[in-house]
Amino acid sequence: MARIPDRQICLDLLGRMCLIRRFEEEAGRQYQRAKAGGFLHLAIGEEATIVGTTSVMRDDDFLIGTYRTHGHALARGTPADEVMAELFGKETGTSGGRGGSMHIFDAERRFMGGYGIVGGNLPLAAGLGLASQYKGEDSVTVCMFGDGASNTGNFGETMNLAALWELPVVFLVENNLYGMGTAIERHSAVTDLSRKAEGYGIEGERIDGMDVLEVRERVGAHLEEVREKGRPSLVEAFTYRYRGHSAADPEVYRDKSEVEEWQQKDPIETFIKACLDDGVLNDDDVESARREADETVEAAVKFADESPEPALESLYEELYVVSETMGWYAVDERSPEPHRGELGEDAPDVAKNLAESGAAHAAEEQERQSREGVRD
Ligand SMILES: Cc1ncc(C[n+]2csc(CCOP(=O)(O)OP(=O)(O)O)c2C)c(N)n1
Ligand SMILES: [Mg+2]
Repeated sequence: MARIPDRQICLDLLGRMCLIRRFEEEAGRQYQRAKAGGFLHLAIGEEATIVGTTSVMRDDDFLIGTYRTHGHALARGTPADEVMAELFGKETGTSGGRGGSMHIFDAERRFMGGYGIVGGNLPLAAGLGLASQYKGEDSVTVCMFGDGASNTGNFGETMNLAALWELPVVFLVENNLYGMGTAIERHSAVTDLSRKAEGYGIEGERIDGMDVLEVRERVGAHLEEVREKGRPSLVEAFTYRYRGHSAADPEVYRDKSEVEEWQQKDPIETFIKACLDDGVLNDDDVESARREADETVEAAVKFADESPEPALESLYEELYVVSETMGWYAVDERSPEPHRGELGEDAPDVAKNLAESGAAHAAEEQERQSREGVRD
């Protein structure tokens, strides 16, 4: 672990990581209660990568992420009330309730979303970098994406262009070892993802994404270098998600023992231990960080619950529509087919069955955890 920073910084890092953890646990619960709709991807276990990174960004830097970004917005300072309200599909949410979990957005804090297309945020990050370069500003864009996304065409095309045009972007792979249920050894020919930088003539570095101080130190160095030299770089943060890919993932692709092994390296617990051992924080500090996170999340649920639904007549406002078609499509992540979803009763049986078995699995899991007294 890198050198422990001063007390105020430690309190800040701990507070943000605790908030994300509590928020995500509660988001999972609210999803099971059908208060939060659509899809839900939790980043429990990945808090150090998120918070370490945002803690060294400037206010005028840009952050762009994927569909697993409740924590990224929270770490950037978006109020928990607004993130929770977005999950609930409420008017007071970050995207007016139109986006849901995968499309959190906060332009004021330069958190530029929130995208459901794997690898889709990479070219947008290059665009943000190009805008900064064009305007002569020295803000840097941090683009966070998964190990799976590093195999997409978007990755190669964006990295090439960013390197060629010397765009100020730190590309940060959150390598949690899986793309949905596919382990990295089965989806990527090169498993040391930092080496993918070599093909584009830029610097790549692998870091411990479970260690908030290492992330802070190394991403901080990359930000400084990119800001100064105006060339992109690639950071691979080695991390792990403790929950399934999305809320209804039966996790048949990994052993419980693997999850337990990574839980031994819990980013919050290891940071707390380091701070207590050092003496920079004490037990009261830790207790109050946890209590504050509990209170903030409790208030966020209340806020989201009591917020109004968007007005029905505003349904088609602020949408980008390429045709006259007034309908919507849903894609079930557990089956490859796109489902026409204008009316519930039109949904194919297969989608319905999958959704129902997914919900049943989630409920069983919750029951198991409360039976076994797991504090999630
Ligand atoms: C272009 C595209 N292909 C497939 C999907 C379906 N999909 C959603 S998440 C995901 C896995 C991506 O894994 P990774 O990039 O490692 O991110 P993680 O979920 O682990 O954070 C896939 C294949 C998608 N959303 N977009
Ligand atoms: Mg992944």
